[in-house]
Amino acid sequence: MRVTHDGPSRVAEPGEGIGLDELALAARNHAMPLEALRYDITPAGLHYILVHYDIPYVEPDSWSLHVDGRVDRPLRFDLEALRSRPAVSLPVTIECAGNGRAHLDPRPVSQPWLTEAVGTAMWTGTPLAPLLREAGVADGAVDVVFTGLDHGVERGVEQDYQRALPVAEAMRQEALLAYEMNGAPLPPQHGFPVRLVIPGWYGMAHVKWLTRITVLSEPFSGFQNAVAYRLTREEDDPGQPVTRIRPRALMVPPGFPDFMSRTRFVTVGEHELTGRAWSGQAPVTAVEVSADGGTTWAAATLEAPAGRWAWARWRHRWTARVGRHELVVRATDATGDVQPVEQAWNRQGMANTMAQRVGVVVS
Ligand SMILES: Nc1nc2c(c(=O)[nH]1)N[C@H]1C(S)=C(S)[C@@H](COP(=O)(O)O)O[C@H]1N2
Ligand SMILES: [Mo]
Repeated sequence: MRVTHDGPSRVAEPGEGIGLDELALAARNHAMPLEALRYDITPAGLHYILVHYDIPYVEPDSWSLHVDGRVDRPLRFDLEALRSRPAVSLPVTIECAGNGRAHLDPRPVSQPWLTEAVGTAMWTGTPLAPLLREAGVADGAVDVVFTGLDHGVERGVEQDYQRALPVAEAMRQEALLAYEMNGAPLPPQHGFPVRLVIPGWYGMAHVKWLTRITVLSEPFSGFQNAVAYRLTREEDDPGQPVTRIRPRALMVPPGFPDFMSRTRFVTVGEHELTGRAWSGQAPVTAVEVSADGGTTWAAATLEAPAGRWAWARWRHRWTARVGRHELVVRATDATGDVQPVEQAWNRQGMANTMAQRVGVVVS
């Protein structure tokens, strides 16, 4: 077996192109085509996908969910039992924390996302908090660990996919154990039969193929919390954890594309530019559009989202004049966080919200 890299994450050499290892990941894990920003709820097949290892094959009859660790009463549910509990449906926008990574220079070597690793689904499931209360979370509990059925090795560390949340996040009323996506059972690639949905957080926290929930009285030190999903600049810097989704706006590229360059061709005159904006930190307060590469900006109109955790539609009228233009869009949320036009680099390419640019030829 050739282990490509144990130890720290790798950053591409200057001028180094995307490798076959990155292509292999990109071919398995697809983004949401930007034209799908038109849908309030992303059709399941257009929603982005990110799977670290293999999609597990799960027989629903033999699946069960265990709740254990620092609880008064460990619990076990089969799918029937989980589905017979009170159900809630929530529209939730989920974005991969690595979205935008392939635009960074130097490029962090990993899943090479451009800017489309996002989707908004209607998730149906049972709230997590009442189930944790039934189990009785012990005093002094700190973290809740969610374990998936998928298993692999990452930077030399063999592991089940596991992510932890602080107890207060796990107890939020919007945290769901979801068994339906857009009104149908979860597709295999999105976590069949049950996944966690924790609105507002980047994708890595929404553990798929969930089989175990473990309450800990000390901070979880597993790979996906302690090593991956950190904001770091240096190899040996533990950095800060990646948590909530920072604001981002994306545009449906106008006109029609060139097959290879994806440059857009647009006719001269009035056009409506449209897209979506979201933030898991606080509501989006502004979307701005630039038609000159980010020199001047105009405010777009924002519509109300389908729910607090779903993206909001924005619209902007643009008068296209003959020539080449670069359209840029950026969002701001109520914390004052605004998307940068230049890159804010970190070595894993996490939570990088550099604004989208769309090259347009008007004729
Ligand atoms: N068990 C498990 N859960 C997982 C993952 C995984 O590899 N295994 N990937 C995570 C990451 S990094 C993201 S971005 C989201 C993607 O969810 P989606 O494929 O349903 O869009 O799932 C998260 N949950
Ligand atoms: Mo992700």
